[in-house]
Amino acid sequence: MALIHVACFLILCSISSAQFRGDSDGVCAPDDGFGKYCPTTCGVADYLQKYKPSMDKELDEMEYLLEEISNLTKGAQDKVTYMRDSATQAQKSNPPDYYIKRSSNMLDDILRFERSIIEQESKIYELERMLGTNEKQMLQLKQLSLQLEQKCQQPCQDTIKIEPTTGKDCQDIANKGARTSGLYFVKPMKATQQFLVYCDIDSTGSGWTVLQRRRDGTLDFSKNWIQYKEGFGYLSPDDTTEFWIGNEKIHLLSTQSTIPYILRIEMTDWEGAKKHADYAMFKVGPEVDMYRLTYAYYYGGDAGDAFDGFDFGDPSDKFFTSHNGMQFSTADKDNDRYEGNCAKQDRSGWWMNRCHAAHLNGRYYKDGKYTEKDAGENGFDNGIIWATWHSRWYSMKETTMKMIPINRMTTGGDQQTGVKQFGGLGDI
Ligand SMILES: [Ca+2]
Repeated sequence: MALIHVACFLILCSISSAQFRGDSDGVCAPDDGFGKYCPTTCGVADYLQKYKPSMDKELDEMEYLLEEISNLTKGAQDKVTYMRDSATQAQKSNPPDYYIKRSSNMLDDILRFERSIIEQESKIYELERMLGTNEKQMLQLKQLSLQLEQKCQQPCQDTIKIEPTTGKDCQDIANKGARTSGLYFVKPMKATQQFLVYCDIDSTGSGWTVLQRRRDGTLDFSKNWIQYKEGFGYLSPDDTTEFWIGNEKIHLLSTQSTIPYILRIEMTDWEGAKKHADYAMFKVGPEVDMYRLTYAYYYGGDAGDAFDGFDFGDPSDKFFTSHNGMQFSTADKDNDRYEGNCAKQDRSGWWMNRCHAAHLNGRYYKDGKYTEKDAGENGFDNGIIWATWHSRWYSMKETTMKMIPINRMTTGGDQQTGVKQFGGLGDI
């Protein structure tokens, strides 16, 4: 199995006292990619920051001691010079009483000198002790650095397992023999570089490319145009995390092949029931066309055709809540058919009309049922909605959006019994 090393930029080898005394605080820029599997440099910086104050204090104390010793040394040198001069002078002096006086002065000086030597020795001893402590701490820190470095590398290897097969989508990968669901690199025909996707591959060799996943509400889907374009959230090898793969990737995947794709929407409600809806010839246009959603017809499923709109009570509702042919909207890019801003009021990104009967990137409501009051200041239905199954005041527990070439629907084990309805490409 191929393994990916998520970049862990450690600066630990260059630890020096300057780092402890420097003024630069650790700037933490959390990695929005796969950082959760690996301690980032932020984690290391946090640790170093914690250690810094005590190191600073010790270094300051050492500095102070060194200064004191240097003062004492200078004092002692002055004394020696003075004593030498006194001795020379004494030799030159004749009167004996003067000589005795000088001798007595010299004895006093010697005593003072000895005292200063003793004082210096005790300071030096203290300094040596501090140096010892510091060396020990540096050693401990180096060991911790090594441990951190190992920690940083090993979980990356253990956790992020990327399967070796690549292809233009997950079906291509399954066609090459892959039979394990997990993370794979794909490179659609027009893509300039490969990117990571979760492939849902079954034992019959059907390979679904997963585009969206809601599981537990841990990921906020209130994002801007760029984030919806590039994708957000985490991909996980065991399919446990929430994400939006990104509009640009969905565009590249869905428009590359002469074999059209089926889009499957799978949902689980809070009672544990699972339903799905399939759409044939699913495509998402390029960014210049605001990632417009198109499909040819509702292929089938037991969740109903909410993409075709829903009559909430007014005959025009269905027309104004259908999604086929809609451009993608986010709070900062309003491409909807409403005088207001659907994406802004619902805090999501979606193929908004005016606004929706299907809304899988909506706000996550635990336990499903919610009210206008729960929906915040706007009071609009902003949950994870599929109106042909549950009311728009019911938010789904789990959702998946995934795609597969349409020929797998007849050759694989996924053939649907639903009625095919040729609804055309829509005129809206
Ligand atoms: Ca609008």
